[in-house]
Amino acid sequence: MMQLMGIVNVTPDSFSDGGRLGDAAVQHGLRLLEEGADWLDVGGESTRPGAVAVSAEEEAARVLPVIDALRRERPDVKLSVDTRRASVAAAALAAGVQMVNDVSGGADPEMLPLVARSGVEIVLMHMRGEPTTMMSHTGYSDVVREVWATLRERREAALQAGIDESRVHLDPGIGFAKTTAQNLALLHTLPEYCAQHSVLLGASRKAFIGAITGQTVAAERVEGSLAVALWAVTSGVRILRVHDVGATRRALAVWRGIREAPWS
Ligand code: HH2
Repeated sequence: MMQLMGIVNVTPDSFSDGGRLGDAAVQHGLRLLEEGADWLDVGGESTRPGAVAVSAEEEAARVLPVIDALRRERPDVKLSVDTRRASVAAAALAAGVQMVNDVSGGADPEMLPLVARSGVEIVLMHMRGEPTTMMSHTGYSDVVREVWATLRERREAALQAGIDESRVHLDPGIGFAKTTAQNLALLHTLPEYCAQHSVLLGASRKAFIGAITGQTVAAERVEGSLAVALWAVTSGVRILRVHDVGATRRALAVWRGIREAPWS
């Protein structure tokens, strides 16, 4: 069954109570675990289109206390750190995370060797440019082929660095340097690629959903996110990264009830 990864963003724009950012993030993570998250993905850098960069020190200072507290509260929790920086990943690994979620696909030259030494899992995501500039890099002649060709190269680099293939997950990077039509093409063709690779998908509340439904407020895009979740599980996605863990769990329970119903 597809695993759910709950999103724990430790960024000032994700929680309104400023000074108590870390506490709010921990409470949020614990709630997502109660709702049935298999993983928690803790991130301290916003990668939304146009987001402003933070320093490595600031990023580490945001995520480490949250990772420590979640591990203390729930020693058996499976944690992922959402970072493009090997220095942040190294600190998070020392604090006990079992996965590095790298939206740059291992661009930091230290990242793949670090993950190889640590023996943890890695998500290699496809993107182009930087979060600030990525939406000016949407020119592809065949988006599906190009994205997966790049991901295969990154996977090869990970294996060359000594990461075991069973620990590598590939992610087409929905919304990262892609138009709505390109995101839909990548989703449409997922079954073919899920048959070949372990795929992680993040589409929760993203802008392409709003482009279809007309919803400008991200937090309101729950139904559209659930539609993607059902498409993802049918396609064979291994791990789905979501904000709305409880709602996604319930939708998947109905899907599974139908799929596994005895008949005739
Ligand atoms: N999307 C976001 C962040 N990290 N990681 C993976 N592997 N795949 C994704 O699609 C992905 C990701 C952006 O989403 P969100 O959490 O809504 O925003 P933020 O940039 O604040 O983390």
